[in-house]
Amino acid sequence: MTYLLSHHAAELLDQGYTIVRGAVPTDLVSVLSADLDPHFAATPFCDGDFYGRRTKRFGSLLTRSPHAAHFVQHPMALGLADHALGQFCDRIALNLTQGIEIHEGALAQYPHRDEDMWGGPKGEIEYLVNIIWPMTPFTQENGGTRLWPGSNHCFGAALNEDAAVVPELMPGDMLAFLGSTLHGGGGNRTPHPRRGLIVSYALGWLKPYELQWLVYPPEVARGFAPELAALVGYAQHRPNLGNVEGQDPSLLLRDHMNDHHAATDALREEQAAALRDYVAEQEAARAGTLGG
Ligand SMILES: O=C(O)CCC(=O)C(=O)O
Ligand SMILES: [Fe+2]
Repeated sequence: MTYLLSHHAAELLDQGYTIVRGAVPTDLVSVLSADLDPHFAATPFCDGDFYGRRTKRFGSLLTRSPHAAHFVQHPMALGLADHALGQFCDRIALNLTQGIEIHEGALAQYPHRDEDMWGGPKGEIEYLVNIIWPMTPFTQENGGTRLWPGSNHCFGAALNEDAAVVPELMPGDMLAFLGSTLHGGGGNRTPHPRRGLIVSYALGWLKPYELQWLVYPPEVARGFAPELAALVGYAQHRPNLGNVEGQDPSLLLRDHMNDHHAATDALREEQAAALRDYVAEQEAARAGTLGG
């Protein structure tokens, strides 16, 4: 692990978030943002107090801009997600991509932990890493993301609104935080929308927030680089989870697929070894019976 990655990974696990300044060139943020202009213009305000009635959101960023893949596959983002989640899963998976614009008059979003969308135990494992890529400056006044430092270690404490920090961010910066970190979008008291891209990565065995296989069906994912297709879910999670006809689902991205297949185990090494021993024992016993 590079020094930079290990520094940010340690900070992420310690205080629940980390900021990487100048992680991408601002030109790249500008071209992505320009591609998203018509989508923000066409998207109505959200309906609901969590999503925010003065907030616009849309997903499937990988089909809305050819530049989105650069952000989704950013080595620092993937490195941080692997570091926080790798010990709890065989592979990480893309959980969502979302453009978010918080407009004038928006109230602060309800402080929440993104991992609460999944019903498993909390405080024992990490479920998710969120990356926010600002496309405008993020400030205290315009709806910059609010974060509660250390809240990833401290569940059940009463909410102290004053303990929130709002890091000032510029386009090109990257904000990473854990699914266990208490956070929320801020209220916007300026006339200008605050625009950002959220990309989140989750344990590969979870149901994703945004149904990646439906927003990127095989005819779309066929155009992705193989690593990107695997990240959006065209890969099995050992043992044998997320298959098609007992095969790796990347089969669907090939030109031709047979109607019938031999379902084929996809096991972790230690599982394969335990199975080999079990089978060998039974075969030895059978040979003994036949021999006697
Ligand atoms: O837009 C933001 O700053 C955060 C949004 C957020 O946390 C969410 O929608 O879950
Ligand atoms: Fe959130």
